[in-house]
Amino acid sequence: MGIPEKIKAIQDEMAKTQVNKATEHHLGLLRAKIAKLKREQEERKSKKGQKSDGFDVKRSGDATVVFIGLPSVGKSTLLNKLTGARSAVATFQFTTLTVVPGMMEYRGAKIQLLDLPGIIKGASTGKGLGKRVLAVARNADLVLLMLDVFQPYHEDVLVKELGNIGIRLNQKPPNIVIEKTTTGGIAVAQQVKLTKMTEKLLKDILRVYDINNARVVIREDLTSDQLIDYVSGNKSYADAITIINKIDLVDKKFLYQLKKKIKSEFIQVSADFGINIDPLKDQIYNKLKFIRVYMRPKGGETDFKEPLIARKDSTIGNICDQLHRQMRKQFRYALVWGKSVKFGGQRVGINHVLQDEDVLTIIKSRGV
Ligand SMILES: Nc1nc2c(ncn2[C@@H]2O[C@H](COP(=O)(O)OP(=O)(O)OP(=O)(O)O)[C@@H](O)[C@H]2O)c(=O)[nH]1
Ligand SMILES: [Mg+2]
Repeated sequence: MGIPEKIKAIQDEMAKTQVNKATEHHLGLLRAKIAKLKREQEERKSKKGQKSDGFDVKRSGDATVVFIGLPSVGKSTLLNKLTGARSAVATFQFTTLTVVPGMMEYRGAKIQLLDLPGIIKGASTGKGLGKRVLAVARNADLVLLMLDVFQPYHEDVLVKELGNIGIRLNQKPPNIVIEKTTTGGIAVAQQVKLTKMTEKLLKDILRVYDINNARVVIREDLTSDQLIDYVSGNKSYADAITIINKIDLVDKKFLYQLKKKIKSEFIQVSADFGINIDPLKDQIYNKLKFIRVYMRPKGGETDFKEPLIARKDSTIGNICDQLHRQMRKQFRYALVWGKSVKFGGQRVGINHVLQDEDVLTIIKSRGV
């Protein structure tokens, strides 16, 4: 039996199995087996050189954001509105056929927005340009799920297609440590108690992945699906914002009803009429979790006009890397004013974590 047949056989068995407490363990294992087979399938394909690369696009700016949506929902119109780019817009479907970048400058941050072709159900298995579109989303810091006001239920399609190629939205990587050992079986330390799967299921899933001896530390109450994600690897995690477009076409009552139909929180806009564009910019900026760092040269004035934009939880070391390739080497210590320190002008080291609107002076060693 080839891999596709094996997958099909397990899927058939899952379809026949009732979902309840008694079958939970069995179904969890079947999901683990399917994930493993799919991984093997992908590995074979990439060996044969059938690797479906994303469109070639160079990341630039402080973060990269992608539009994912079905054809004609208004992705290109919105990109143009947000960035002043000129991506082609038309009434027919599949107008955009490649990736079109635009740059949105907002509160000092340069945010790269990528307009992409529309995807359809089945995109992750190769329908249309689907695979290549989805691959671009893999490298994004934020995904904008874009929906037409008349087709809000398509959100499920988008989440599923992204999920199929290993992109998890609004989730963090599972907090678990698995250290392979040579003997002794699987030892589990539950720093956080598991309530969503049994320890037995956890061990059985690891065995599906040929992990028979290991020390496992549980730091989060994770589900069996999260565990499978972790052991099968190759997953990427991105934040997402759901956008409902074309609200100019409906009335208030319709929008009220819509709230009940969409699972996640969403922002409603009209790309054509420019409704809610600034609140959307705010949301994008906030989701990316930037901080602004004001540089103050030694003995000089702080530059409050052009902050350095960095990601949340950046250390002084990260800022050094942004400034200059040699900066880490030349670094002696730093002085910081702001929320991350107890008093203004505090002396800190390279691993100090900065906060939004900190003022920073870097003192370099002499003669380097
Ligand atoms: N009424 C209304 N029409 C819109 C809005 N935004 C876009 N449209 C229209 O919807 C159609 C499709 O817009 P596009 O921006 O090309 O859609 P797209 O999602 O980029 O489509 P593909 O590139 O084919 O995937 C065009 O006729 C737009 O004028 C909106 O906010 N309101
Ligand atoms: Mg388009």
